Amino acid sequence: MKNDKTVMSEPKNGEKKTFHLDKEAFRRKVIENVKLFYRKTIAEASKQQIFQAVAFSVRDLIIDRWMATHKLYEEQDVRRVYYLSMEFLMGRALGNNMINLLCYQDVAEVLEELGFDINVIEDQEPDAALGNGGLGRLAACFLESLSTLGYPAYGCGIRYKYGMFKQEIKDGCQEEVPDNWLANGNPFEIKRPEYTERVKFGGYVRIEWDPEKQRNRFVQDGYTEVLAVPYDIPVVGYGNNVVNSLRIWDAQPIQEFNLMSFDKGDYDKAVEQENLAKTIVEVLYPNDNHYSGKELRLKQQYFFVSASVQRAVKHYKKNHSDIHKLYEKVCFQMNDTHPTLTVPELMRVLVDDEGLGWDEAWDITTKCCAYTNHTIMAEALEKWPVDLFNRLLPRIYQIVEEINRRFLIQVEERYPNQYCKIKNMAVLYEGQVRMANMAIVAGFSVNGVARLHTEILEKRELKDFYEMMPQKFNNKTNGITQRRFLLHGNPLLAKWVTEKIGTDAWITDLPQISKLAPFADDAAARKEFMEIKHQNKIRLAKYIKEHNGIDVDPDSIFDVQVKRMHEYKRQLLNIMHVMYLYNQMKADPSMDFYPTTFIFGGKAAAGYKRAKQTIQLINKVGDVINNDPSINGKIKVVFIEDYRVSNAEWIFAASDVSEQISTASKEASGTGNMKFMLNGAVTLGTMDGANVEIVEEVGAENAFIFGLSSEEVMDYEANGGYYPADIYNSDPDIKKVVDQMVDGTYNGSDKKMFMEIYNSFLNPSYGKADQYFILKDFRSYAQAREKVNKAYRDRDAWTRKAILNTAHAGKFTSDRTIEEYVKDIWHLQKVQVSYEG
Ligand code: 26Q
Repeated sequence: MKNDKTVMSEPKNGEKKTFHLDKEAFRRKVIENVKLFYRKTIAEASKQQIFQAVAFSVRDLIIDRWMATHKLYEEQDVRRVYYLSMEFLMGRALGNNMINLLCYQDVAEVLEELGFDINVIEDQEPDAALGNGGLGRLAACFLESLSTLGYPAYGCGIRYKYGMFKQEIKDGCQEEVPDNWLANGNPFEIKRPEYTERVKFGGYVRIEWDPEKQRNRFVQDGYTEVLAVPYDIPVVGYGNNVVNSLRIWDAQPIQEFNLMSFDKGDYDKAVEQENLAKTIVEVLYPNDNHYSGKELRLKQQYFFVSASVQRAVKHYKKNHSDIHKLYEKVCFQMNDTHPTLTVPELMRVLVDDEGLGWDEAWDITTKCCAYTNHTIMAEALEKWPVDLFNRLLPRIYQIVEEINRRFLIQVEERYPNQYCKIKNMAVLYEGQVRMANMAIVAGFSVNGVARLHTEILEKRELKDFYEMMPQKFNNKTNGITQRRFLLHGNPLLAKWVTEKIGTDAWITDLPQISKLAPFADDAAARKEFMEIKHQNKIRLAKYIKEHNGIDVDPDSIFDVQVKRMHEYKRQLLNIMHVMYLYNQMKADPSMDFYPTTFIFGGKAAAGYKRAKQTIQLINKVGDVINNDPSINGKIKVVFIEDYRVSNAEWIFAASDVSEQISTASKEASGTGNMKFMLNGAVTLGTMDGANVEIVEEVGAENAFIFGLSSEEVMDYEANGGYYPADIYNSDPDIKKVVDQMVDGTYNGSDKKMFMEIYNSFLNPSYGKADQYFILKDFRSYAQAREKVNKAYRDRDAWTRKAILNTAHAGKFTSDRTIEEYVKDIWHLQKVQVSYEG
């Protein structure tokens, strides 16, 4: 690449240079590690071995800061937030750890001297893909911001043996390959067996008299038990010596039972416990925005919640004698409903283990727990059948019943004889445990993740709760970390930003990037910006050539939709518009059209048929169009295999157009939209989620907005939908595209290939016709895309828009989001860690 030399001779990305790495000592350490671990010299070692040696050397730089941070936390007896999440989509650690330790450039130079390209070494690290998509990546961005801002925080999650599956595309179809991310070990994790906890499942609850306390006590018997063994992963703050921990729990069987015992009961129990320990952390459920009521999932939830809560209470008790004040030092933030068992588990610990009365325990619990809602999709709402719940967690179920009983008394008091209030707000209803309702009833804070989303929660989805307890509700618009998605992912642009605005302060204070705005009107600056975008497009084109074997032209528009595959995100609308364009071009080969590469990427949940069909459709359309010489390569369609955090960084950097085209009201926030914006891509989107705020920041003239509003969509829905057949019958272009699903254009002789997609538009017996308003929004989308295509031809005007997108991305840093959580919900104090390295 053109810039390799400059990269080596000066700070790669304008990083802050205050910390001095002893390069010679570091070099010796890498050599020593290669020798110790592998009995090899540098020349003999594989790239993977070099990666391991470098990662362990970087871990050495982290460890003292990590200890210093926690020593300070103990000394200052700080208040902590426990961010409880089933998912942490961390991606790779090495690059970002080096950046945040301010030694990226120095390490790059050491590696260069040893004969290695730092990018190649970074490429050896597998992504830590312990998450599906938005919710998991948000948790990762939040942890990074918490450390960078100096707030005491723990991430609490599960150490899945297999993370998000790897996606392979075979003959256009997705295949799932297990993600054995720990195959080479994880150089950054530390096992902490001394903090092991025990978690109990099943059995029954017995009541016994406690003569000492003169009260009844609840005892769980006949249970199956597993050990929860924590592993800690450091989360390094940017240039501030703060290192927080992500604590992920592994499950181990309890070895107490004698396997050789002749007591069959003991033997069976031992086998059962062994199996439970093996299965519980085996794999991440690959569902995004979709609930599936699998027993193992509920086990996973209780497993990590119980371990985390027990640990937090023990830690508190080490330094404090009055359990009633737990809420002064501890806050549990529940990342969606998945960790809602935090509520009854904390009640159990306080009532059963600590001996408190219900009211005291409830007072503490409701001051400790807060809940974030990430979705309004009905199919994502967690509801567990009472019998399953009760069988698996008998004591917890009793507590849930009592929470529900007491809450319904309040509802009845406030709304006498209004049964609909009970119907909407009860925690237990029609044989189900409704997790969101439990989180809202017990949480002292309930927040949505973008302004529009929170409004919809308040006015529609959670209307009754909002009316009854408005003080709990608040909005926290999502954000992303610029350290990963600009400084690391787009070093050329990062360096340019620093040069232009004369400061690297944006790295920790993103709103300062607004100083770029004047450069949008500076012809020389625009030229530089365009050149950087071009370099990034070359980098991505090379990646696509290597991974897909497709040639794409870096001079074409890179129009990109990367995110999980989901009907509401409407990848189908996108590809149907490409089909339409292709028809236009075939009819009129001289059609005025700026060459465009349509790039897709994203995984479909393994059991989500329609999403998988959409992947196949994209690939089949690509096969036809990419190989049609008559259109002169003016349209290309690429599906990037295995979209994940590490390749996402490159994709955002290379994008011109950011497709954010969800059916209005369905996308709670979106965070990819923010990553594109920061990298100077222009949004083509609906007024949904955080797009609304993006347009507000950048100005409507610097985005392309189309489609039904959320109000319109919700009004149609309230009236049972609309009639797509009317559009199909009156718009021949649309009719042709729909018909092409089944006429052999893309499906060859396989009539069934896209039959279901075809039927989804026209045959109401296939569920609600066009539930996601694809045909309804089609014309409006086509117009917006035409505007984009025209606008791109004026390269100066386009680049102006692109620069202004970067310049106005300041609001969307997760640092801002975290400061808001701290001020309104967590009330943490900043620390300053000094460390003489
Ligand atoms: C639930 C029960 C059983 C199995 C799986 C699940 C499950 C798993 C993951 C339900 C939902 C999810 C993920 C939801 C998610 O990622 N939501 C996204 O959160 C982002 C961060 O707030 C938002 O930006 C997105 O708009 C939202 O879709």
